[in-house]
Amino acid sequence: MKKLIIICLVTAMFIVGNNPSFADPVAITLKSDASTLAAALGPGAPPPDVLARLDTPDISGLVFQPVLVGSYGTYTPVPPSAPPDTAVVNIPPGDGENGYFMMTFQLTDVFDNIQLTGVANVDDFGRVFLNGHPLTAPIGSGVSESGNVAFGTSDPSLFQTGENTVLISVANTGSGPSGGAFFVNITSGEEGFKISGRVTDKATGLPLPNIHVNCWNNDLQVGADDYTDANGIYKLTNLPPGVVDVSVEPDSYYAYMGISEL
Ligand SMILES: [Ca+2]
Repeated sequence: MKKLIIICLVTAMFIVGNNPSFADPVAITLKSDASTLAAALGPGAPPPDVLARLDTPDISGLVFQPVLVGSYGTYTPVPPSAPPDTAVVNIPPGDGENGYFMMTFQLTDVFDNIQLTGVANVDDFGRVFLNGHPLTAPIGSGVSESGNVAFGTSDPSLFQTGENTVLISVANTGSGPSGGAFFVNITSGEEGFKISGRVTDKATGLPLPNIHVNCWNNDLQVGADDYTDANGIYKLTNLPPGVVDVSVEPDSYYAYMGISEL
């Protein structure tokens, strides 16, 4: 008979509610204002190689400095749904530059159920990236001068512990003025506690995907369940603190059951 064993990834795996780093809610607002950084790739309509670069998060060799706050001739509007004090900003030394706007935010090691949403305008066209991953269509069909283009992701693999970067490119394809106005909200909806672990084949040590894992708090009559991913990892969230039983199915396998109390 095939046998399973759960190997804890965290020592306090089944002591639900014992780790204060769990379940920290995240609510971060970023917006175009004096705290935004910007770097220039040159003035005027960008040549093809610069235009192609602005479709990527390639900021090698660029020096970022605080933006200039003000319209500098652009008609780029602040998105109507933007938070207060969102401003129209420009890349120094002012009107007409191509380049990137950059905003950063910090995450602890817990960001389950995380969501990023935002709206952007840039004069004339641009693209939004999160940690190097594009969140909008390429330049020309993505962010525009006044399209109030919304973007977002709830893919946790696009986020990382520590510093995260939102990069917005601006291609001043029509020459004349340039500029941008944008905002980003990052939230984590997790309110309960979580446990996670890996299910592996006891004989071979290989991870076992698609194994049903149950967690149950008998006192409160609540629980959660999950199926292991390709790496045998399961994650159970939104748990109340207390005593939990964890089991795996199918029960024809040997199932390790972890029980902890607060
Ligand atoms: Ca322009």
